[in-house]
Amino acid sequence: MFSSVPKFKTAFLKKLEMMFGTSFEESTSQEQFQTLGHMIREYVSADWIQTNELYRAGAKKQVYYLSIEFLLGRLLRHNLLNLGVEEVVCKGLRELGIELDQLEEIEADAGLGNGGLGRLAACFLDSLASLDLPGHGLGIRYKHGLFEQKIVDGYQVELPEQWLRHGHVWEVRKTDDAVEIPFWGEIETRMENGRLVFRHLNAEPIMAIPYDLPVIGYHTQTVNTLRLWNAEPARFPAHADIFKYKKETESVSEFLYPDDTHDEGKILRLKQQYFLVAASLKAIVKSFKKKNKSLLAFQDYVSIHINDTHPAIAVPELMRILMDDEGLGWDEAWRITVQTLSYTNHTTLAEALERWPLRIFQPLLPRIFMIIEEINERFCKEVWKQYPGDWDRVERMAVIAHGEVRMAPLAIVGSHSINGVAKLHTEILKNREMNLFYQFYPERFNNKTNGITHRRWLLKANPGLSGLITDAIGPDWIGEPHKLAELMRYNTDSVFLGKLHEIKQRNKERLAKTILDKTGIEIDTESIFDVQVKRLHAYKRQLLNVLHIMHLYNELKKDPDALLSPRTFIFGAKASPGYYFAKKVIKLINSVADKVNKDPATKDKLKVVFLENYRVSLAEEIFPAADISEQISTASKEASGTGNMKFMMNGALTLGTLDGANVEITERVGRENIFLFGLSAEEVLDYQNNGGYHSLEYYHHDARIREIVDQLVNGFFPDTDNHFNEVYDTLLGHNDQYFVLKDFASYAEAHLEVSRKYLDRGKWLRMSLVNIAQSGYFSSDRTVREYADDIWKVHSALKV
Ligand code: T68
Repeated sequence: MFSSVPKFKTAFLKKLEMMFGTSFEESTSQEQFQTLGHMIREYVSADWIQTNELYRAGAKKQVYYLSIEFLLGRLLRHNLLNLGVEEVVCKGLRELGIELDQLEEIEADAGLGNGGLGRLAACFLDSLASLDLPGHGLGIRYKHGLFEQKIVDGYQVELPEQWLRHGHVWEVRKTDDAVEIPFWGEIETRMENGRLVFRHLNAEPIMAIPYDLPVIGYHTQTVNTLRLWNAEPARFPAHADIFKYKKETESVSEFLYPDDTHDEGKILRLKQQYFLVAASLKAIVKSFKKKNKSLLAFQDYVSIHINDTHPAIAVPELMRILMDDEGLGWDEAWRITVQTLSYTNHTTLAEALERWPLRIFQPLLPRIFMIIEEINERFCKEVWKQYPGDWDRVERMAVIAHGEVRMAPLAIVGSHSINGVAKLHTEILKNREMNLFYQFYPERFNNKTNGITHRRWLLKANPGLSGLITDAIGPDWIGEPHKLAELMRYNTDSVFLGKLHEIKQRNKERLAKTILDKTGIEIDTESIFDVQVKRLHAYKRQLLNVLHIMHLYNELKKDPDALLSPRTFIFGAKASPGYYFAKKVIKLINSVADKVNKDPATKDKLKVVFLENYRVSLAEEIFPAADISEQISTASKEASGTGNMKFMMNGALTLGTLDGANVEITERVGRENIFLFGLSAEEVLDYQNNGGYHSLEYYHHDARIREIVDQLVNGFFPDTDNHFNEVYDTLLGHNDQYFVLKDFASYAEAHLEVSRKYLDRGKWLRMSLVNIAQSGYFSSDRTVREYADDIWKVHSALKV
């Protein structure tokens, strides 16, 4: 049906009529979108079945990626591209009077994630399938993804997100694969035939129904599976309030927790975690047992990855299955569990370390809790054996301590591999945050620097640039992204650089139009597009950015020629609904935008835009249009960052600290092709441990800082009567935990350097080219290959 334009058109019209009982002329865009989606799903079904058969028959090892989040975004264009039928579809639709670009907009983003962690999972799925690796995702089918953000009077307002309103065209409900997950109840322990048997009595079951999505590899026959679990009532209890029961059950997959990096400690969250893990492990074991009777060689055929600690209950759950369901002894079960599981850490922030109070954990998951107690006891004994008398060490490493279950120790103790997500992050884990565990299990720790799928973030998001690249070096870079380095030879080619400039301008014009449509703000496409898009967090320091904008504004008011190049500052950021400070910063950005954009004295030189509801589909429009990528976290706090890689791949220059993967970006492009500033991670950690930083001194000694900090509270923003007191207090009253004032001067200097460099267009374009050429390393294909080779030990199913 996609082999030629006429065939596609015929099939499309027929399908549309069949599905909706309506003529093409009468059909809505939604119906047209659904039609195309169904056609694609049908088209891949043969490959999907074949891939599954191949995996079943091949008896090769498979990897299962357990993640509480998959931030997929839209799939239509991506699927068309990976299938290689984009052109036929685009032409066919056009002949019918439909623009693919517009049809694409119909699709709701699948926003089942908060940010980097969830998007990384989505990028990995694309790389696994594109590399023909047998790897699947397992997650939760939240009815409502991350909230929709509206900005009202400069404040964030959250609305429930409704991605399933028209159904999800890519999913297949698999009722026959449903499983029951028990919560609450008691455990009865009995001796049977000389063996301890555990029975879970009076449990309240929840049914987990899988919805499978095809994960289509790029120009290959491989179609892997992303399985998302939906929570539904198992069976209605006879005498209970059935409405209440139904509501309670369904609440398990109702909402994505809108909290990144903060531990929320809610019972529902723990339910979600066990729901995901128990359902997934049941499905994995069931599929394994179709071919194998005994689970003794499980670890040779199955690898299970724990994405952050959210699925760390996989450790005791796998133990439970191996012992209670399969009858293995502790030691055997433990060996298999550790060899099967691996774990990625995504943060060193203390507030993100998951801990569950025993009073919540024990009644909800009684058998799992018993197993964790045993794991803890055995582990503590081992530590004690190696460090006799070192109570302090045992206490700091324990899985259960101070009335809490600690998920990071659980994940570490139960996995054969623990990795950080960038070189610097892994070093910090090894030498600081997880040092005791590193001393105990040095061989388990390793680094896997993050990556992004260049297919979505370059090929799809920036067709202009990817076309130029292919014209220059041929199409091999798509399969082997490291070949982008061949672009280096165009470094002095002014014709090529001219084209690069034109493409950036076109992307900027497109974004400018979107901004005008959405906000009414007109921006100058000749200005530098300076962009910071990411979750709003104190450590990411959007505050530093906006304070610096206030400074630029002050300068411009004093001297209209103060800015060498006009600037447009673009922000996109959601704040967790309960994160008071983050919401204040959003208000501050909007207040500054209001003031700056309206002032006739500055409005031609300085513009500030806050784009509401930042999400994957909007990101795809922003990255290709950026000149400057703001990666300004307090050094040591951002584990890796992946937005930094998306900007770089699209030719934006990084203005950043030596934090996360910025360090490796610097190694690849060289210091002359990046704008660095601020404290090093070492310096930050040193100040944190030994003191010595006093933000008030910077306030008193730097007149620029004094001016902007005072403006937060002195009526400078007329509409907000001292609305920024708390921001002022974090900077001066609480000694500026994230070193905003400390790094200010160095940041302002780096910005000056940006302005100077931008004046020399040739030089700027050469820097941009180096960034694109060196970005191949940050393809998630490289990352996933490293996971596959070093951790999971999985190989392409196509190769014998
Ligand atoms: C991010 N973490 C890191 N967490 O901050 C970022 N947390 O540096 C890194 O690049 C990225 O992971 C990928 O490794 C997160 O995104 C969360 O979103 C999160 C969600 C729920 C609970 C805790």
